[in-house]
Order: sequence, then structure tokens, then C-alpha cells
Amino acid sequence: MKTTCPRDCYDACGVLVAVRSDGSVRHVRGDPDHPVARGKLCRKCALGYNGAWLDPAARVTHPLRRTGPKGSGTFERVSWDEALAECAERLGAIVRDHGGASILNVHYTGTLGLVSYTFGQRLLGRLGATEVTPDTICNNAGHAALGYVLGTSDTGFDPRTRDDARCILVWGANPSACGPHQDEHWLGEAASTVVVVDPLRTPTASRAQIHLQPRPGTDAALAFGLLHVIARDGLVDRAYVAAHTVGFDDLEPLLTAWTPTATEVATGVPAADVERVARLYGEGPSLLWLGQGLQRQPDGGNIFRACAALPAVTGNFGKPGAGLMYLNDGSRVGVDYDALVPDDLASPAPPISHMDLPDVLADPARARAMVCWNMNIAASSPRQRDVLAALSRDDLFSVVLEPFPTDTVRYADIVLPAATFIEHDDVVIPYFDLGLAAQVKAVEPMGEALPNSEIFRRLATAMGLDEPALHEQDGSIMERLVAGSDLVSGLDELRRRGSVYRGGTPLVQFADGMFGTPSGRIEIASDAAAADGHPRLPQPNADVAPTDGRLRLLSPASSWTMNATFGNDRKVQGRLGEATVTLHPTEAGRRGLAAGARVRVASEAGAIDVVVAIGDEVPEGVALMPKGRWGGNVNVLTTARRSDMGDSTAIHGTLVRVDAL
Ligand SMILES: Nc1nc2c(c(=O)[nH]1)N[C@H]1C(S)=C(S)[C@@H](COP(=O)(O)OP(=O)(O)OC[C@H]3O[C@@H](n4cnc5c(=O)[nH]c(N)nc54)[C@H](O)[C@@H]3O)O[C@H]1N2
Ligand SMILES: Nc1nc2c(c(=O)[nH]1)N[C@H]1C(S)=C(S)[C@@H](COP(=O)(O)OP(=O)(O)OC[C@H]3O[C@@H](n4cnc5c(=O)[nH]c(N)nc54)[C@H](O)[C@@H]3O)O[C@H]1N2
Ligand code: SF4
Ligand SMILES: [Mo]
Repeated sequence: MKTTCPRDCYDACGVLVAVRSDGSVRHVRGDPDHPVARGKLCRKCALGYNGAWLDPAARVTHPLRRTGPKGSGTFERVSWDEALAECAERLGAIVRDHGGASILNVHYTGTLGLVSYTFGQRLLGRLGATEVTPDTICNNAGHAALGYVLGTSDTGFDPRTRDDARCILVWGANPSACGPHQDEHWLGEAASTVVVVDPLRTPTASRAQIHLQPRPGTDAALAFGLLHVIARDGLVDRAYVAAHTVGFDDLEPLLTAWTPTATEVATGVPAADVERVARLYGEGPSLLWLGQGLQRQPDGGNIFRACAALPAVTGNFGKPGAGLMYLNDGSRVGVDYDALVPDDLASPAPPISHMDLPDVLADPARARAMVCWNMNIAASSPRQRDVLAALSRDDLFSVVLEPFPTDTVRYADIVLPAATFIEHDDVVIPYFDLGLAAQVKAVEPMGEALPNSEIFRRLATAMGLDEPALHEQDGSIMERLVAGSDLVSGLDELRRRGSVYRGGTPLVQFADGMFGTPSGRIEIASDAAAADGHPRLPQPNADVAPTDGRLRLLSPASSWTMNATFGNDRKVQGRLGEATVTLHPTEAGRRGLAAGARVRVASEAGAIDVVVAIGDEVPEGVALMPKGRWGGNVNVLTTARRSDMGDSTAIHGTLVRVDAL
């Protein structure tokens, strides 16, 4: 059976599920006919989909009610009717007595199957729950910044234009872990010169022709340094700037000070490399890929605005081989997002940022219940200790929808078993390539698990809510989603073909020179940003490295986990080994640490004891602890500090001490 991997990943691989005659899964592989997967799953899914995902002992297979203290993970099996009746009664009483806003709606991208990703919004919106704005844990600073500059953050370049580019600049993204097939094929097979900007020498960076290694949080200064050389060497596309941008006149004088030498001092990137990359990028045509890791910095929004000035100033828009990528959304392939959540079901309660989750969750006046779906906050939210303390509140009614007994599940009052992508139909939109894909049920759900949508429909029934929108069937939503797409005639064709990608000539990004900003142009200077309390222009900021021995903690993706998904798979755990902090040899030497030594890593939020690994892929001044483990993990150390825009996380801005135990 052919289906699609709906993990939060750039690749959206085609998947083959081999099913035995008794209806169980024999194995899960990459689809050899799929243009991105080319017959291979990534390493994490190859293990996890054939391990924990098929193992009833590793899954939540039945509704559960808590019997022991919160956090103990002690539950009794109950029927769906009992579980739903209890949820309906408790949630109903909270809505009646305190208002729906005291129910927190916590969700994110545990699955990107569009129905499973969104259906809970209908009921929770109808109840008036307070939504924890999903993107604030991930990429909202970048969305906000690109909104100011380009008027959109979801309209990236068409990856098929790769071979028209002479330079591909990958800035703060690590596709070797986060989009491994795009890394191996799209980037790896490019004839263009690949430049990677990343403090870490990731596998993607080590394969690039040029790797710039700025100190974390100094990227805006680096962008100013590149723009300085571009202006100095006559590489500004004056005609493009005049026709399509506002604010370059104000920016240009600020560039004067950012000589390659000044840039080297502020960022640590050698002056000669600044010169070389500025010329390469400026001569173009050039593609710029802005990663999500890049904006998870205190200055993340400003960094994005500074970086986005590069294509604007060099005219790297509106022609083949040029453009900028953050994400591509389904509007590029005619998907009708309005089919997902009717406007009249939007919750009237003001949403909160994930950065406020630990405090709001701890406050009985603001949070009487939590419904958590597609998310494992106990592993993935910053301030892990505070999150766990809040989840331990006896007076918080928490309902968690999950396929696995995660750490968040351990604190639930009621656990509702969710089916996995192998077990139900959905529609998936790749967020790099321009396409759409069918998620096709290959086997029956394990135990009594149900897709998210069916769980929320049944909960609506148990609450006595009968509006048709709360009960719309998945098939109807999927039909409406793809009805307007010019890529397929309808859902049947999509399901027959599996994955469908846009064909013909590659699209030219912003070909019409129109931008969704107030001026209709690229706003290098933005009055809208100023009205929101930001500088009108991007600023040449560079975070200064601490001089008190503290290190900048980076906790990016591991290639062995998908966020915290697969953290419970035994083979994945074997590959991850013991929890480590990786230091540059010089930093280890300064602290008298040999590889394997036990250390305490401490921040203002907490401390955790781990083992030292030593590697020069990590620069001096940085400590590396990837995200995604279950149990006490790097998020014991992270704070809920916000980036400068979008109420979004600045998780890569955390400072830590590392001391021998
Ligand atoms: N330190 C640090 N922390 C981080 C980050 C970082 O860079 N550093 N990154 C942040 C980012 S970018 C993100 S997006 C978050 C992600 O944080 P998480 O919420 O941990 O994300 P996932 O592990 O992708 O998915 C969450 C859960 O969804 C479940 N799930 C999968 N399919 C389904 C389904 O069909 N139904 C239901 N109900 N559940 C399902 C999975 O089992 C999983 O437990 O973590 C953030 N945390
Ligand atoms: N294997 C795997 N794949 C994943 C995920 C996963 O957890 N595991 N998560 C998924 C999710 S939810 C997301 S949002 C995407 C994220 O996709 P990416 O944006 O590619 O992922 P990250 O690993 O968070 O960060 C990318 C890089 O940003 C770098 N970085 C951090 N700070 C700075 C800085 O100040 N300057 C510069 N130039 N670079 C910096 C990090 O060193 C890291 O190598 O990946 C998705 N794919
Ligand atoms: S997580 Fe990404 S790379 Fe791995 S199988 Fe799924 S789509 Fe492919
Ligand atoms: Mo994310």
C-alpha cells in the first residue's frame, strides 16, 4: 500500500506499507517510485515505523483513566464511552462555570496530515478554549519578519529552479537531519555553489563548498557585511531596487561601517569569506534558504529581516534561479485551507504564546483544563521543570490524545488513543516542494485507537453538540480541500496517484513584482514593523559572546528523532546512546574534561547531568545538546525567553555553564 509520511519534515516521502494476509504490517519502506524518497525512508523513520509504531506494547491502544499520582503513568483501561463521558462532563462543567477560555488548547505538528492536524480546532474553538499559538514554539519570528518584508512567509522559491541558480545559500537550516532527502538529492546533486551559514559544522555544512561559521546570534551583522561588499562592488541591482523595494536609501548609509574586517570582529567569520560569499551571492542568480533554527534566537526576527534584504538588494527575485525559501504552503498547489476550520468556529478567547505556557498552565484561575493533541509538551517545551510542575496540578483536568505513552501522557487524567498515519486517510502538503499527497489507510488502527478527527467528533456527541461542522466526515473535508487544485481532478485521482507534484516550467517567485505589503513592494524599511514597536530598518545586531565562561546552548534537531517522536523506540535509543553535551576540544580542555566525563550543565532554568562528547563540529563558545529525548532533557535548561518578534521562542539563545561533577 502506498501512502505518505506526514511528519513535520521538508521531505514528505512516499511510503510503502507491506501488509500481511492477517491485516498486520510486515514492514514500512520508502517508495522506490517516489521522486523524493527514491526508495528510502530517513534513518529515524526506518527504525521507528518498523519498531515502536508497530509494537502494541509501545503504543497507547485503549482509552485510559489515571489511577495513580500525576506523572506516575499509572492508569486503568476504560471504555471509549466512559472516557468520553468523563471528558464531556468535566469540560462541560468548566465551560458552564468558568468559561471555555480556561480550557487550554495545546497542539502542534505531531502529524501534518491536514485533517488530523486541524480537526480539533473545530470543537475546541466552539468551546471557546484558549489556543496556545502553535508556531510560537517553532517558527513564528520568521513568519512575522518575512510578513513585514515580503508580505508572505509561505511563498518560497520553486525548488525545481535549482539548476538555474549559480549559488545556493543555506542559512541556519540543517537539511542533513531535517530534510535528509532534500539534503542528499536537491542540495547534494546541485551544480551550483553551495554555501552554508551555521555555527555548527553539520553534515550539510561539511559537504558545502563554503561554510561560514558565525557565532550564534550574529547573523544580522553578517548580512550587513555581505550587503556592504555587494554595495561597494556595484552588485546592487539598482533597477530592481527602484522598481520593487522601499527603504534601501535609508539602509545603504548603515552599510558603510560593516566592512569585512568589522564583520569578522562581530561574527567570527573571516573577512575573506565575507568578500567571497558576497560576490558569489550578489552575482547570482542565487537561492536563499532561511532555516527555522536561524530564527530561534533572541534577535531572530531582525536576523530574518536583514537576511531577506539580500535578495531584494541584488534583484534575486522575479527570475529563474532566484528567490528565498522559508516554507511553501498548499496555496501554491490550490489547496483550499478554508475547508479545514470554518471561521465561525474560531475561538473568541485571545490566544497565548507557548512561552507563557508554563505560567498559564500553573495558574488555576487561567487553566482549569488542558486538551493536548499532536504535541508532547513535557519533552519539547522550554522550562521543562515548570511545565511538569504545572502538569502535576491535581486541579488541572488534562486530556491527551496520543499514539504513544509520552511524558505528557504520564500526567494526563484521561488518555485517548490516537491512530497513526498508517491507520487512517488524510492529505499531506509538502512544505518544500510544490505538491500534494495522499495519506492512505493501510491497516486497521491498533487496539481501539481512532484518528484525531473521530475522537473529536465523538467528544462533541458526548457533549451534546450537534452542529454539522463538528461532525463533518474526513472524506468530505479532504474532497473540499483538493477540489480547487489544478494538479488533480479530485480526491480519487490524488489517492490513485499518491503524490502529485507541479509539472511544467518552474514557477518564478514573485514573477509579477507584487508583494502583499502595505506598499506593494519589498519593505526593507517597514512602517508596519515600526508601528509594532520594532525598528523601521533591520539592525546590524550581533550578540556578544559571554566572557564569564558560559556557553551558548544550541539544541537543534537530531537525525535520530523527529522532535520527541521516536524517543521511545528502542533502536533509536540505542543509536542516541547516553545523553551528551558536545564541546569543542578547546572548551573541554579549558575545563579539564575528557570525552566521557560526567558533567553538570546548568542554566538559569535548571541543571542536568550528562556525559561530555568532544568534537570540532561544534565551535568554541557553544554547547550542543540536540532536542528530542524523552525524560529529563535539554529543555530542563531552556528558558521561555522570547525572540524579538511573533512572541516566538528564542530557545537557541540559552546560556549554560558546564562543570565537571
Ligand atoms: N530545546 C529545544 N526544544 C524544542 C526545539 C528546539 O529546537 N530545541 N524545537 C521546537 C520545535 S521547532 C517544535 S515544532 C516542537 C515540537 O515538539 P513536539 O510536540 O514534541 O513534536 P513531535 O514530536 O513532532 O510531535 C508531538 C507528538 O505528536 C504525536 N502524534 C503523532 N501523530 C499523531 C496523531 O495522529 N495524533 C495525535 N494525537 N498525536 C500524534 C507524537 O507521538 C508526538 O508525541 O519542539 C520544540 N522544542
Ligand atoms: N530529524 C529531524 N528532522 C526534523 C525535526 C527534528 O526534530 N528532527 N524537526 C522538524 C521541525 S519541527 C522543524 S521546525 C524543522 C527545523 O528545521 P531546521 O531549521 O533545519 O532545524 P534546526 O535543527 O532547528 O536548526 C537548523 C540549524 O540552525 C542552526 N542555528 C542555530 N542558531 C543559529 C544562529 O544563530 N545562526 C545560524 N546561522 N544558524 C543557527 C543550528 O546550528 C542548526 O544546525 O525540522 C523538521 N525536521
Ligand atoms: S520524516 Fe521526513 S525524511 Fe523521514 S520518512 Fe518522513 S518525510 Fe521522509
Ligand atoms: Mo518545528
